[in-house]
Amino acid sequence: MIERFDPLKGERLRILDDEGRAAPDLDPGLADAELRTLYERMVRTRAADAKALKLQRQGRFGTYASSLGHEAAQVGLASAMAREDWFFPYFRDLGAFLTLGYPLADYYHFWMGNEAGMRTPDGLNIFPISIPVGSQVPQAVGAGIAIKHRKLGAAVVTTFGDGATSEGDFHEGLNFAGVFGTPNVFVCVNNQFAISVPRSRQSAAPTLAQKAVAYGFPGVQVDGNDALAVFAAAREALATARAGGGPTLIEAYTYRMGDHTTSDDAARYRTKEEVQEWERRDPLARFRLYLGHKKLWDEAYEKDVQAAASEFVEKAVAEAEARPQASVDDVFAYTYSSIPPDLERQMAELKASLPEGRR
Ligand SMILES: Cc1ncc(C[n+]2csc(CCOP(=O)(O)OP(=O)(O)O)c2C)c(N)n1
Ligand SMILES: [Mg+2]
Repeated sequence: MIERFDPLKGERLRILDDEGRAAPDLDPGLADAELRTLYERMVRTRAADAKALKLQRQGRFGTYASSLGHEAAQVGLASAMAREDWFFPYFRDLGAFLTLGYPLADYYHFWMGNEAGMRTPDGLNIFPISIPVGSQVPQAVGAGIAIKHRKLGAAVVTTFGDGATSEGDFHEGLNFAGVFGTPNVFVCVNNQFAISVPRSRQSAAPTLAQKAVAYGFPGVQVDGNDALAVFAAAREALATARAGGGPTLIEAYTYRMGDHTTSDDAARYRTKEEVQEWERRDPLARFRLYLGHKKLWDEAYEKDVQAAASEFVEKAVAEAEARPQASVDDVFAYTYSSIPPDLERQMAELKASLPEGRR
């Protein structure tokens, strides 16, 4: 299906139209229960994201990067992944983390400022979030090379933004992947901004998906607000990767509905009209219409789903806040086998500046 949509011709894969009607020849054919699961994951993601923003405003969270508007891209992608696949995430991936089974309490704990929250539980093939833009791309390709060499038959997914496509790491990673035919699925979440830099100033290429052409493998642009389209493209790219067919680049075309992070004010560089235009393309609303046509949605169901999401989120907040704060020693512990004298001095200085109980 991917090859039917040529990014060089400006073609974009879309399955659900504005009214939530699925194109019959493209519908991935998920069972009713699976469709509801997709929706419930998106609702949970939105609830967990909204709570994170509130906690930040109350001083109970550090800086936070909202996923609002990215639910279909994140959940659609992760729902297509298998347990044995690997994930190299970026900093705006809440829905993918939750879908893959990462505990929300851990995710919150990380954004509360404690890196212990990014120690992935056993059994989940998830690498820590990359804060340096694009640095996860060559790492994911390295994992792809290892998987290919060891014939493990798994795929490696990495996510990144439109801004990351201007980084050397992106080009080096994709070039290597093309040359060595690695089992990578690259997912560029094009949300139209890199902080305040608009997509038009990021690249003169009409699409980001077409960058794959230069590296010798397929690229496809999908409607990133269409959970079915993202799911279908990811499922196909993952199957190709696992079967030894090489990498794919997926561009999920979407919009960052919130500020870049809680330290940003997007109203300074974009118009209300533009944001309102994208509100009309809300990924949850479109999926709700789709479920409605299939008689899988009504008010009572919505109430139950919202209540379950809210309970899930509140439980995670309580759990995360009950955890011990990071120890000062941890800030210094993991770089050198024995701490050099200047760091020793800095540690003593920091501890002396803290109240008794925090040393
Ligand atoms: C190497 C590097 N340069 C700059 C930054 C500062 N920075 C953090 S996020 C960001 C923009 C990223 O934009 P994009 O890749 O489109 O992802 P988005 O935040 O839109 O999801 C920048 C420049 C960084 N973290 N790492
Ligand atoms: Mg971006």
